[in-house]
Amino acid sequence: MSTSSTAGKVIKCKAAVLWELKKPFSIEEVEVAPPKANEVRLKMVAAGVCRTDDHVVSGQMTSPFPVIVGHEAAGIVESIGEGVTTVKPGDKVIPLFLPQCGKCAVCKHPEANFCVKNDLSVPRGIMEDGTTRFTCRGKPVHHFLGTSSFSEYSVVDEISVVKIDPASPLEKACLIGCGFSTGYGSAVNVAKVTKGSTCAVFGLGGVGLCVIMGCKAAGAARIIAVDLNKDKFAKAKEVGATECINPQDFKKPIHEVLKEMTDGGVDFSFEVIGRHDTMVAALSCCHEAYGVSVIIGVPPGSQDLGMNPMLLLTGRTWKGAFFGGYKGKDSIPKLVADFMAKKFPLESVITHVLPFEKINEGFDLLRSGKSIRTILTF
Ligand code: CND
Ligand code: ZN
Ligand code: ZN
Repeated sequence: MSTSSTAGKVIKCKAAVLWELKKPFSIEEVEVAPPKANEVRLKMVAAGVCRTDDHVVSGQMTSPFPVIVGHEAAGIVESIGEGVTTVKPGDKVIPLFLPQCGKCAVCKHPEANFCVKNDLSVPRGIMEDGTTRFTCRGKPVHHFLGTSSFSEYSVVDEISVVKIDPASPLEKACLIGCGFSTGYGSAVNVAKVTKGSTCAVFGLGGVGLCVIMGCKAAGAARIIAVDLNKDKFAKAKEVGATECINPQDFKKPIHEVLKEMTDGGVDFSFEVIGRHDTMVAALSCCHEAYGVSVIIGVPPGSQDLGMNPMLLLTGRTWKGAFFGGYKGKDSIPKLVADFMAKKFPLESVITHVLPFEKINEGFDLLRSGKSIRTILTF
């Protein structure tokens, strides 16, 4: 199916394997099997460090181990399996952590993007045929969200990869694989932020900053950024926040503070942290009669959230979405084109660029609050 010299053969390469919970990544030699029918093998070029990957390390998000995580990336097709028609060897591509099969009821729905072929609801970490394409030290290693981008080579389903402009700089465009699209889309597609509105964004990491970019692009008049780490405020202002506040600077709960600042509540609020208390605070700070609150942060697994239903009875809307509500195959090429046309300052969230082998350093920077986005290069 391909002209590359590695096509059809097992590739031995480096990958960052997580053998157990709460342990560092281990750079190992892994074997990556050739793609089977309807699968694509990629050579990774750049991968971002997103908090969701760290949620697997910490156990906040469950996944079978051992596993190769990473879900925000860009690469080049090395070879394709039988029946693959939408990409070919040499194409620049972005893997999709949320697939678009194009056939299920969700894919056919005009608004929805949570394709039934996703590996998010119940992560299984295997390909369609029930096996994995990675082995290490004789053991199968699980995939993560159908992407596993912390590996020099990875195998993905054709429904989990999309071709992008051959001129795109992959070390930046990789952000369109998660952080950028998730944040920006949550503002423009999910909340549908309106011109002149007031927004509050809880959490100013890579995803939260892209929510701010989306609010600004939609014409919001006030964008109030909320974070415990005031080192994040300068960047938030740079990308469009009009005010920045730290909940620790107030005696009152932060939702009360926000309601006072905005005459009864914001029009749109976003939780981009992944905590129950801030999800309820974000809901509470939006206007009781017409506020819309969007959950983006991934919460601790299998825990219920106590909240007063009166918060919704008065008229608030509570929503959530993965990947900013975008259907990956349809939307990513357009987002890349908009990025190439300089429609948004995507790269301003990149604070560090490290060689892939320094992945543990990249995660330490995230955990200590010193980085926004670290890009690992291969
Ligand atoms: P990152 O950790 O970079 O940002 C989180 C920010 O929240 C940091 O700046 C923290 O200082 C701040 N913070 C932490 N606790 C509090 C608090 N109590 N009050 C105020 N601020 C606080 O994370 P990220 O931007 O990479 O990701 C953010 C969340 O989004 C995270 O939960 C991740 O798993 C999730 C996410 C969701 C999706 C999706 O499709 N919905 C995709 N990727 C990531
Ligand atoms: Zn589908
Ligand atoms: Zn992510």
